[in-house]
Amino acid sequence: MPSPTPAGHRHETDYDRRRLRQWLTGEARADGVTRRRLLTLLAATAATTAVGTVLDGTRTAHAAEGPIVKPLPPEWFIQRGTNAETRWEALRGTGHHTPNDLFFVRNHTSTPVLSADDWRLRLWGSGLRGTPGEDRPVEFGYDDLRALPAVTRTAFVECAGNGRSYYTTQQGETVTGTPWTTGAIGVARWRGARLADVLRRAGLSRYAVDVQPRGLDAEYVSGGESLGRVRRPLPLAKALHDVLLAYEMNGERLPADHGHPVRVLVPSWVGIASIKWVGDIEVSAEPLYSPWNTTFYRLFGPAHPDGGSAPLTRQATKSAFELAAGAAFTAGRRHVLHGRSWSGAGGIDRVDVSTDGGSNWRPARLHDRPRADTWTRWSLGWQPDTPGATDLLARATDTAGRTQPDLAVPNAQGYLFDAVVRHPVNVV
Ligand SMILES: Nc1nc2c(c(=O)[nH]1)N[C@H]1C(S)=C(S)[C@@H](COP(=O)(O)O)O[C@H]1N2
Ligand SMILES: [Mo]
Repeated sequence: MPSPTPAGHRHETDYDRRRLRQWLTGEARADGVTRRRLLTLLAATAATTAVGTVLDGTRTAHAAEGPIVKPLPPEWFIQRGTNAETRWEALRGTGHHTPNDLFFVRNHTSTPVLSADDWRLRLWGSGLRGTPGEDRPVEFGYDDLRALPAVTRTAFVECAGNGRSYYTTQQGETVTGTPWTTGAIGVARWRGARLADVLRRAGLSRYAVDVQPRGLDAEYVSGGESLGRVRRPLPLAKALHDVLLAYEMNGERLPADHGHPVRVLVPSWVGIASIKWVGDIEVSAEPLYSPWNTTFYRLFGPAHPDGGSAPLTRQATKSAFELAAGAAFTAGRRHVLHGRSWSGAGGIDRVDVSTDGGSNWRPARLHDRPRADTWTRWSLGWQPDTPGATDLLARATDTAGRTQPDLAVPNAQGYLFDAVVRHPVNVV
């Protein structure tokens, strides 16, 4: 794994300072380190004003200084506004699961730093038995959630806009939104309680149809108007099927940027469904709407129904090489190309790779068995003989029979790009 540069070091200092502040609020454990030692470290950081507010007894959210808390070394991430995209070349050699430090971050606003001790999950709404409404919610604390049967599940979280920039660079389309390449995805081992167990304990009525988790991050302002807190309805069938209220990621406490203390994890669906920093869940006997299943996360444009497609659910099929754009390969030597493919509709059955811009294709060797909700790693030997520029292409077929097309059907907001990506490299 690449090591952070001097620029990354600055982030690490900020990170360290925030970690120490978390320790002060009782959110970090410091086994084998004395309180005096930690207070000395804390005094050595410049964050005296922030520390002051903590010592005042405020144990609720303190805003991080930037939108993202963890360090973002430039070898690992491309910063895109409030978001950070993982560089694919940094995934080389990382194993099936994406390390938490390398996992992409998609924030509508900023990561709130929350304390598990104060956290409550409120369930309310017309879809609960005997709870007239928001005034009589059912509440769960962090320990209540941890006392429920725990489930561990490997799943990707991928932004619906992952690959969006290729609508423009490969297809000449104008689309709105963050111009991700293919790094708005990560795979983790999530551990948590089943949303189904929580809903049943809250007294799910047989009339319930939708549940709507809502984040504790700041209200999202778009075009000068507040759309409220990030929230998106989920049909009850999916909520009861495989959704988790996750409190661990790859065996660690959920990191702040990924939803600490608890996030929703909706396997195979668009990333927006996996609400971070969940604070309440409306359970409704009527279908629910929010900007995140009306204005956003539907397909608009000439190829789609007037008024847009149905709200997006499953992710598309995609592939990526564990390489930087423009990576160099020595002619006359044998190289091994590595990559990963995934789908929201099932596992990956087959991956074909072209090293000559799409004329000839060879099947890649798959390193993971086809499994829904996660990617399959693959490799292929390559001995280029002629120096010059070429494009590498990878085309996956999933177990549902979907094969990546040459062209993705465009939509105004650039969601669900599924076409084969042309990855430029240089043979030298
Ligand atoms: N509360 C809240 N939840 C959220 C978001 C957010 O901004 N606020 N972003 C969503 C989007 S669009 C994506 S793609 C995923 C990203 O998850 P990650 O940041 O853990 O990678 O979180 C989703 N959950
Ligand atoms: Mo997203």
